[in-house]
Amino acid sequence: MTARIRIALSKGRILEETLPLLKVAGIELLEEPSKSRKLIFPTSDPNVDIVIIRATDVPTFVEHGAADIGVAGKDVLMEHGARGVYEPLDLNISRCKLMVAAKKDVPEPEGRLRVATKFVNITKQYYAEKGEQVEIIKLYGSMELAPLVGLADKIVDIVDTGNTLRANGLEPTELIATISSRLIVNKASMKMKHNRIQALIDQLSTAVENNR
Ligand code: PRT
Ligand code: MG
Repeated sequence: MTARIRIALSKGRILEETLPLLKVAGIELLEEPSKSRKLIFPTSDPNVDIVIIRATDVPTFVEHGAADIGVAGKDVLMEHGARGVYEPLDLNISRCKLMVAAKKDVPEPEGRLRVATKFVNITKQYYAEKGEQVEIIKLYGSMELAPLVGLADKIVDIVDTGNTLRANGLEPTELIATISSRLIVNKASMKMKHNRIQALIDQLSTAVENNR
């Protein structure tokens, strides 16, 4: 009996960069997801489907076995904790950096630093390791705005080209982590559907090597 496999992806850059890798593994979408309101998509492999969800929900789906496999940024995995999933492969896609940034040419504030971010757990851990007491302000987007309007002294955010920071008079000050997207696998699926999943990991790993 062939195991059924469900793969969780997020729309945007992860979907765009994962599809070519899956194609090498013989898995292709049958319809264009951006032209559809569907959330579950069949593929060219009758035993594989793809769910397209929010990037931050991917570890949750895979941890609970609602998807067998997923692709998520290391930033999302670090923030989520993701202790309940295997992370067998670095797909080397959607690369970026997780950085601290601040207004250009502004001295360190006196007293407790205020840091705005959507990465609350990562930021807590980062400053705890430095032994610095900071006030963390949780935001859901547009972190770059916070220092400009006096909401925070610094931000922790994803930086790729640095254009977004520059356009807002900010500059990166510290690197927290270099980020790429990872293949994650539900632990029970890895046992129960081992042959199918291991074959997929091997094919994807070859596709990643050919991309380098
Ligand atoms: O957008 P949504 O709220 O649905 O979710 P998301 O932002 O988590 O998803 P998405 O698709 O934007 O990002 C998915 C993953 O791609 C992230 O988890 C990262 O691992 C990775 N990635 C790679 C990036 C970027 N590059 C990136 N540039 N994620 C976000 N950005 C944003 C960043 O937040 C900032 O606003 O782009 C801006 C910075 O880009 P530069 O080029 O101006 O520096
Ligand atoms: Mg985004």
